[in-house]
Amino acid sequence: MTSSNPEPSRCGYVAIIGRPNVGKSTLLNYLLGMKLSITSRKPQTTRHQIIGVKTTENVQVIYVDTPGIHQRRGTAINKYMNRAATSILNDVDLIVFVVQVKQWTDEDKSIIEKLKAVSCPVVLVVNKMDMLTNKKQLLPEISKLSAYYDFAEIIPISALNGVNIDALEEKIAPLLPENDHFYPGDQVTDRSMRFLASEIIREKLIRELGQELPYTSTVDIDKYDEDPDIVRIHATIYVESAGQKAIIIGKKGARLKSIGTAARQDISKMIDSKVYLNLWVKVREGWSNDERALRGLGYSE
Ligand SMILES: Nc1nc2c(ncn2[C@@H]2O[C@H](COP(=O)(O)OP(=O)(O)OP(=O)(O)O)[C@@H](O)[C@H]2O)c(=O)[nH]1
Ligand SMILES: [Mg+2]
Repeated sequence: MTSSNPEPSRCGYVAIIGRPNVGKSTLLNYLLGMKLSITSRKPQTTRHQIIGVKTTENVQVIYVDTPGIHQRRGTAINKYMNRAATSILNDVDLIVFVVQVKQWTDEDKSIIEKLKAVSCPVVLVVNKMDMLTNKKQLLPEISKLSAYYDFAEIIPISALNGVNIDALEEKIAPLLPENDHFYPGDQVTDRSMRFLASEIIREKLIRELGQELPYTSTVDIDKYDEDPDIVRIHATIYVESAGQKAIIIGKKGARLKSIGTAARQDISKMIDSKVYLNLWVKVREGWSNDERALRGLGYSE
């Protein structure tokens, strides 16, 4: 090949995996330069695979954000989330395994066990470097992590502040296969606006409620009507008890109102249109441990 030859066209799937709360979705959003996947301080925020496509000239990376792989109670929703995260490990061209600096846990170890069965390269991303106060700890930390697996690369980053993400992208590109691009250059995701709207509502719910509400709420879009000048969305928040419903609604409906306002503003920004959002809260006992109810609420592979 002479130097005048253009770089080959590359395209491939890159799974972003790791235990809950290490910053996978924050990383995806930074890579894409937009907020596609919801994030929060609470573990187990992401529940589905989310595809984010990044095309730069001859390289198209199809990132797949995944729910945190965890070892919690085996309810149907927890199992669904682990399946959504691990089912793709053998279908991607590269795995980005995200860990949190100085926080190696049993859940990380269990992921290493799963990685032993995959054949694609694995890049280890050590996130939240901004939390490492003594930078002298970096080298021993990397040398410790490198003993756990034969990683193709180990890259320290801060997804929140965008530190060293360009270095990560430079390492990813050459590890992808030579391929034509699968998606048009301007497509960012394969998820519908309807789905993304439900995720934004769920994010506001999680953020507004902090530790008060366990993972037993979900959002279903009943209606998504697009008019030329306004998008009208009717959504239902499902919870598992009347007590949870009361918490979400708040005093004189104040909390539901503030969840609705925050969600409406974000959805409006995302779709660049005026939005009318109507939120309902309904009790549906046991939905999170009921396979059929889960499928009805959009949790299907
Ligand atoms: N200090 C710091 N915080 C970060 C960084 N990256 C992510 N976070 C925070 O870590 C928390 C979890 O981030 P998420 O992106 O939701 O984590 P996740 O791995 O997608 O979590 P799950 O979807 O629950 O598996 C959020 O509060 C983020 O703001 C970072 O580089 N530095
Ligand atoms: Mg996430």
